[in-house]
Amino acid sequence: MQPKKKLMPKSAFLVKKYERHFRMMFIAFVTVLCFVFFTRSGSSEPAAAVTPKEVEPAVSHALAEKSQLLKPHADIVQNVFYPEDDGKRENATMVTLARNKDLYSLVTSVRHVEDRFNKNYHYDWVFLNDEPFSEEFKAVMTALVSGTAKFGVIPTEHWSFPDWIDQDKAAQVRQQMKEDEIIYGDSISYRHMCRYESGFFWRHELLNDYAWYWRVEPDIELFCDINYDVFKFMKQNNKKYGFILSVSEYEKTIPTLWETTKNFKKEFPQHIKKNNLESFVSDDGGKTYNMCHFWSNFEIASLDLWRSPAYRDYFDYLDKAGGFFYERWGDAPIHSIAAALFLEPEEFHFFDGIGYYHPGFTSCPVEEPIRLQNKCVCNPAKDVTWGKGYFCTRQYFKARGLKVPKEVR
Ligand SMILES: Nc1nc2c(ncn2[C@@H]2O[C@H](COP(=O)(O)OP(=O)(O)O)[C@@H](O)[C@H]2O)c(=O)[nH]1
Ligand SMILES: *[C@@H]1O[C@H](CO)[C@@H](O)[C@H](O)[C@H]1NC(C)=O
Ligand SMILES: [Mg+2]
Repeated sequence: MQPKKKLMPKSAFLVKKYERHFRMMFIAFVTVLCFVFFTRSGSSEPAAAVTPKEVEPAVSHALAEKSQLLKPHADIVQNVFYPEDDGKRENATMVTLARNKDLYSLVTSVRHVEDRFNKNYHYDWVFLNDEPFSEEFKAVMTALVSGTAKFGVIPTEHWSFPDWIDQDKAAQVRQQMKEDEIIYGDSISYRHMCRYESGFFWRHELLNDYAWYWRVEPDIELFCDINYDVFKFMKQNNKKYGFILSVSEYEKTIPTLWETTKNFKKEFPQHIKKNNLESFVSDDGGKTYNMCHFWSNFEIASLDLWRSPAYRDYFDYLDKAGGFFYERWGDAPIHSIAAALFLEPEEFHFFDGIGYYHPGFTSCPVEEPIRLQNKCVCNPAKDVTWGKGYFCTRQYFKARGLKVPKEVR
């Protein structure tokens, strides 16, 4: 006990003597640790400080070197390049049409798009509804979106029967389509939705501020990282309409759409592009419709395409013919036929390497190196992009005179 007692005061004295040195060494050690930690993880951390229209240097550094990205075959043959990040944003927004009851099937869609793309770019997001959005809907979406979330109500005149529609005739059609078990055949709201997505979403005042949009629907998934700004990509590659999946329309929903389109072509020949992509939608030089259309639940496109006099005349012509209510015309075949007639083939873009799901179908990149580079989580066995018969990606490649990837040849 004695020796110990003797030593105690001495060590206590030593600690006391060097206390300031120990403290300073400890502080220096922690500082070095923090420095190492933050410089190593810093590139994925700065999101909180980023303002919507600017990127912090760390982010733009992480997104630079686009020329190093491996291209899927489709991007090689479509002859596109990935834009370098200059820290500037395009004049673009996400846009979603939804009901309040869609909230919890939409949260996952928004989260997918944010995680795989928008967290790096902070584009705005416009939500549109034929009724006012609930406080809950607005609070949840505002929390999820990294840009500014905007909420718009659709004016009644954009979501109602035009006065030239014969209500009895329209009701009879709905009854008949119900008996024939045509999907959404007896729905009034689905018809308003299709007419709205065709003729009005791009006229909503909240969209006046933008030149580009990306349409997002409830229940979709994105399977891969998108390593470049898709809007800058569209602009710099002179693209006007981008899609992923393309499928065949159910003929019973559009019996007279092609005849009506042919009449429009006769009356407005000045609107039809000489060098167009009509061969995507017709196999016989325009005589008949082959039912191919871009699946419009995913679209990255130019708003000016729909704002053009050609498309306004086309929509008015179709609307007067009444097929939204006397049949069940969808916005997908209408967008596709219009784009095919009013754009040049080079203005279309098939987005590969992104991986996409909307209830019904999955698109998963067929090239393994692309799936690995883009950190895709889809099962390539589920891909229907290159399916024959019902699916139309092959038709698009044929219309553009391009070779399909060797994996699916
Ligand atoms: N506000 C509103 N949105 C709708 C209505 N019906 C459909 N939508 C939206 O329109 C888009 C297409 O509808 P959806 O049910 O996904 O149709 P599907 O993909 O053809 O089966 C989705 O974004 C829906 O949220 C409606 O009555 N009101
Ligand atoms: C964005 O596009 C809209 C519609 O074309 C236009 O009115 C607006 O001036 C553009 N804004 C910018 C910043 O370019
Ligand atoms: Mg849908």
